[in-house]
Amino acid sequence: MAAKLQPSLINGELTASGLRFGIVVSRFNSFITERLSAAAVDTLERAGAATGDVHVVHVPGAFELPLAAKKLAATGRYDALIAIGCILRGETAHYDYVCSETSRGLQLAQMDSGLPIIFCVLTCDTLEQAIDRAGLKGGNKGFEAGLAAIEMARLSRKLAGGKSSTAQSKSSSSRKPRRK
Ligand code: INI
Repeated sequence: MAAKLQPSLINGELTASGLRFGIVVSRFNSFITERLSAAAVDTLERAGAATGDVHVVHVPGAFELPLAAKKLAATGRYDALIAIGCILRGETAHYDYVCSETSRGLQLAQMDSGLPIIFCVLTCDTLEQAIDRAGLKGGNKGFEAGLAAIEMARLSRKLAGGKSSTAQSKSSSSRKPRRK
C-alpha cells in the first residue's frame, strides 16, 4: 500500500546573498588549488555572494587546513567554510599521514564548531588525476564545493531555527556602519 503521509522537506536553497564564506587554500600544489579556489569563488559570486562576504586565507599545506579552519570558525563571522587542498601520492607513506590527518582534523573542526566545513581536498595518485578534477575532464571540484557551502549554510540556518548557526555578524551588504 502506498504511503499517504507527505513528509515536510527541509532543504538548503542555493542562493548565497547575505551569507559569509571563508575559504582556506593550501599553497602546496598551488597549480591545482588555485584553480579549485577560483571555481569556488566564482560559484559563490554567481549565486549572489557579495565581494566583502568572501574571504580567502592561504596556508602552507593541507596538513595546516584544519587549524586555520578551526580559527576561522571560532571568529563567528562565517556561515560556511571551504577547505581546499591537493595531496599527491609520493614514494613514501607521507601521503597517507597528510590525507588522514587533514580529513580527520577538518571533520573535528566542523563537529566541534558546528559550522559547515566543506571538504575540497583532492587526494590523488597522479597529477593527471588532480588536473582532471580541477577544470578538465572531471569538471572542477571547487564548483561543487561552492554549491555545497551555500546549501549547508542555508540548511544550517534553517535547522538552527532561522538564526545563523554560528555567524553572529551580518553580511557586509546589510551591515550597519560601525559607530566611532
Ligand atoms: N601538502 C599538500 O597539501 N599536498 C601534498 O601532496 C603534500 N605532500 O605530498 O607532501 C603536502 N605536504 C605538506 C604538508 O601538508 C605540511 O604543509 C607540511 O608537512 C608542514 O606541516
